[in-house]
Amino acid sequence: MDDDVAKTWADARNKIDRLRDGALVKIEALGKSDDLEKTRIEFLGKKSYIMGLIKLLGRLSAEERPEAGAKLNAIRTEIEVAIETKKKWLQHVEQDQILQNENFDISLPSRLLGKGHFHPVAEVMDDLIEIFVELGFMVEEGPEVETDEFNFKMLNFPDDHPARDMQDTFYIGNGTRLMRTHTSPVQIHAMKKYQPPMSVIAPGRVYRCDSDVTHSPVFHQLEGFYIDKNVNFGHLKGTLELFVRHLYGDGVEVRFRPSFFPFTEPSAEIDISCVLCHGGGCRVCKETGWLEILGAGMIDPNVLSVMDINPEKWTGFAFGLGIERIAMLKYGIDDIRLLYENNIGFLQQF
Ligand code: FA5
Repeated sequence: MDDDVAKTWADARNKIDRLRDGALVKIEALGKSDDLEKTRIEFLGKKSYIMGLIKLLGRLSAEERPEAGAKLNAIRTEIEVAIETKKKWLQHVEQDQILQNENFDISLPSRLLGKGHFHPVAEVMDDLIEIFVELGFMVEEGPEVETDEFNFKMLNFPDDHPARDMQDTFYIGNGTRLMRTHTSPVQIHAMKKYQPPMSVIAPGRVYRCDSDVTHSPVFHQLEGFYIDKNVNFGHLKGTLELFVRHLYGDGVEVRFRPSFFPFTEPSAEIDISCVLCHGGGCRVCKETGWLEILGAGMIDPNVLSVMDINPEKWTGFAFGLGIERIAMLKYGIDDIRLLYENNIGFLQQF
């Protein structure tokens, strides 16, 4: 053993207990994991005083080496354990701080998820179907793409009827097919399928070249018809009045106006007093105080004959109402176009 090594160890013996105490106090006072790593390097890193002494062990005398080895190992273990314990503690504290900074309050009620609901047009359609099904009508559907034969010809429309005009009807391709302009062709489909007596409703989408505050190019109708023995205009009037009262209550007035449809005779248009202005006049009722909601009449004997139903034996009434008009009056909507703009703020009101 050289003298320098003996001197260094003699010097260290007096120092290392204090060094260990200093290290333990420093570790205890640390507040961050980063600083802990720096402290480990300072006391136990390759270039640290303690590791320098451990490297010298091999050069100590055989008498001194065991005591020095045991001492240095004990100090190294003490500092390592202190660092490990502190490390776990700091990880705990730092996780707590992250949670606190996140402002995570588990007692807060969760955010309410918005519930959807039916569109007002679908809502009114369902209400009407329910009313008529309760009255004993069955539901039939027909195609939206029709032929001239079903949409016009078999419904007794003359060849030169203005509804056949390109301005009213959306024709498809070379003009042999068209988008149905009303739900009345379902009368023909049903008469082909069933024998009287029959009471049928046909809800569905229809198409016309039409657009303003009360007219839309795509809208919905509900067709209804009843064929039986001795059906008369009184049955039609009673049925329609009943459904208007059901929908709007007793405060609404119903008016039958003589009209014309090629497939009914006599024909009528039915207006109700405008529920928006209560008859005073507004832009929806075009200042008249009344709004037309449906067309109706007794099924023309010509239509029954074409369908091989004997008009001497069977008679029937039919009506076709506009669903959007009914929805506008029910919910106080003053422009039909609002129903199709998909504005969430508007739709959430219903
Ligand atoms: C018809 O469509 C006949 N098929 C109704 C009918 C059926 C009469 C059975 C007799 C027997 P009209 O064109 O009047 O009739 O339309 C019926 C209803 O649809 C109108 O009263 C109105 O409420 C609604 N309507 C008509 N055009 C539009 C449109 N462009 N936009 C929204 N609603 C409309």
